[in-house]
Amino acid sequence: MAILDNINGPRDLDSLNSKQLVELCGEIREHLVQSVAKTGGHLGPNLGVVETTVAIHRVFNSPQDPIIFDTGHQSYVHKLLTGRKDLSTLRRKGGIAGYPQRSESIHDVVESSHASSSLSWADGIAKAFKLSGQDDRFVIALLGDGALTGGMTWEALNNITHENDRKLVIVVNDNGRSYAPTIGGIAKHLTNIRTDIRYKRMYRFSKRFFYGFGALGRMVFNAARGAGKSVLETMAPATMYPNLDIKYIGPIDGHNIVALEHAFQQAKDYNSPVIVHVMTQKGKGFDPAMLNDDDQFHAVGKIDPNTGESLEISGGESWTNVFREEIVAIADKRPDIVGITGAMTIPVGLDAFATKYPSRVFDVGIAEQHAVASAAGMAFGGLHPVVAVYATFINRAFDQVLMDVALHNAGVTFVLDRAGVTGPDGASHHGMWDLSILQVVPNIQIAAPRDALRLREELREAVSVSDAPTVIRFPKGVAETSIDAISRSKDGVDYLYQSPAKDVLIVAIGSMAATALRTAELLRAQGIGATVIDPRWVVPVPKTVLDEAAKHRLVVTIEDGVKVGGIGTRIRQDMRTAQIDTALNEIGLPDEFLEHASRDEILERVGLTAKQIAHDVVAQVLGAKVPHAKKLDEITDSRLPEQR
Ligand SMILES: Cc1ncc(C[n+]2csc(CCOP(=O)(O)OP(=O)(O)O)c2C)c(N)n1
Repeated sequence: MAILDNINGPRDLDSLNSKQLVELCGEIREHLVQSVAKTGGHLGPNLGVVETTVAIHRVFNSPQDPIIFDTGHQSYVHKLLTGRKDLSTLRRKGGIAGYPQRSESIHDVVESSHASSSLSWADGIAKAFKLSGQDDRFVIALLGDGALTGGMTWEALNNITHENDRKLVIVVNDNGRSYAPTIGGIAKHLTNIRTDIRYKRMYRFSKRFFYGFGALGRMVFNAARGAGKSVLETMAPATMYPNLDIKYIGPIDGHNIVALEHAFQQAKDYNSPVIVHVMTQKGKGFDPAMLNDDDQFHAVGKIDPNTGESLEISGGESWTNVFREEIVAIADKRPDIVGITGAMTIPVGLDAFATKYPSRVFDVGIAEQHAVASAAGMAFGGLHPVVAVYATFINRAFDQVLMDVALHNAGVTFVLDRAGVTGPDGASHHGMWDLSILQVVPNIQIAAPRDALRLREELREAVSVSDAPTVIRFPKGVAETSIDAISRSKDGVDYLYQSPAKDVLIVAIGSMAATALRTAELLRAQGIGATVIDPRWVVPVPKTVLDEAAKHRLVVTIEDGVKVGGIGTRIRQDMRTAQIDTALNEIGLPDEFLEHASRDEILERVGLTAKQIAHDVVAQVLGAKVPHAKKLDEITDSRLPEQR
């Protein structure tokens, strides 16, 4: 790693010649593969932007010229060049974040991970620079062709092209892919530009070739040219937005460092907003990634750095996979069921459905707002759409859930994968807000399955609702096959645990059922009786939950979501309305941004473990003067069975 060893900041790149730069790019790729193979992370995207990132840092002067990554998963190379070469702690507790992180470096400006916001940021920063007289500063936005499909980029472009006097450089990293190939009209347009340039290159090459054969060669070439020309003429002009007043440079070979630097220098010289269109290959330099058709190693777990084979041990069937199977089984019987995904067909488990019924699954690009509003339209047209997104991304489309789906009584089902604490992706990727924001939507019905069996069951119940939004939310990872119920109430509440003494009612929300059961066991060891119920449908709150609350001395709700405005709070409000005055303790996530670490580490830190919950309950129950409970000073952590 001779050259990379000496790069401790962007200006260390200045003295390198073009041969050394090519060598450096090779070293960076090798380093990325070796490091990310051990930690997991976004390998494919970063292998694709090595030369682009090096060239940006050579031509521009970060942090004087801020660089915004969209999305931030393609910032590993930038991290390497800005003093963060040790990626061994990537995405681990206390280690390097998987996205730009301001606390790590002055070179990280925007903590971007929800796509398509970069151009708005760049527009805002450039406006501020201009107004405050910081005329010498450029703003650079590096965004993927996938990110370009998001509506925010179109809104930002509308503004950026309104005034043409700001130093704003938009670098489009066009690898033709989001996870899968990028879809839509803009993606087709980019393909046309790429094809156009390839045609031109082929034209120049074949002209040289045929002319080499003299007069006969010239004749053959000119005859073939007519046909080729008509193909070319049907293609789009080589500019990205022909009708917008913005300069365009490209397409540039994104693995040719000299060409890139030349293009960025030209962009710099314009002194006005400009798009530099860079063509790259996702996974470049690592065959297993380039040959992987699913996602070109967009994001990997631990892998073999030579073969790319996964080294992750799968402990059972994932929640996603259960959904993947069940939605096909439902679709087999219900021709009105359609699927919608925001550029994540495989990650959200709509791929099997798409393979079997290609015309019934719509990848809309990274466009959650459009996904939801168009779902309302599909419902109006007689379909039952199933919008499958990661829980954190439904934030983007709250208004559409409220005004387009709910207000219009549209039967649309939202399947929220990765709900709750997700772990290594950090603050932006925890699905911790959905329960709070969605429960304010009138008539919405929200289910949180506790296991694989319930996911199948509740999904079927959800798609049978034709006049309101329904939501199924479940976490990342492996699903318990079945956590059996002792009985079920008429309104669908499952009883999971009952002891003779009705001291504490534990309401388990979804995947927190296992924690709730463990808590009940720990309480039993302290002489405290608990009932554990799973409401299954958590909004609206089933009446049985309230009836049971009235029969106990304390209610504890456990949810894997932010506790401000969560399900616990909802139950507390419903209890108050029903004049039930049992004390309630809502256990959930704090309203903080939770930094990257493993899911277990985060749950431990925020106290969402059976041991911690039991400990708190013991203190509370004693406060509530339960006669048969032991005294507080006798009940310490060391007495809890887990620690004995
Ligand atoms: C609002 C939002 N929706 C979905 C995602 C999930 N997501 C992460 S990266 C990605 C694809 C990005 O494609 P592109 O911008 O082309 O970057 P590439 O990885 O191909 O370089 C998607 C859909 C996201 N980050 N933000």
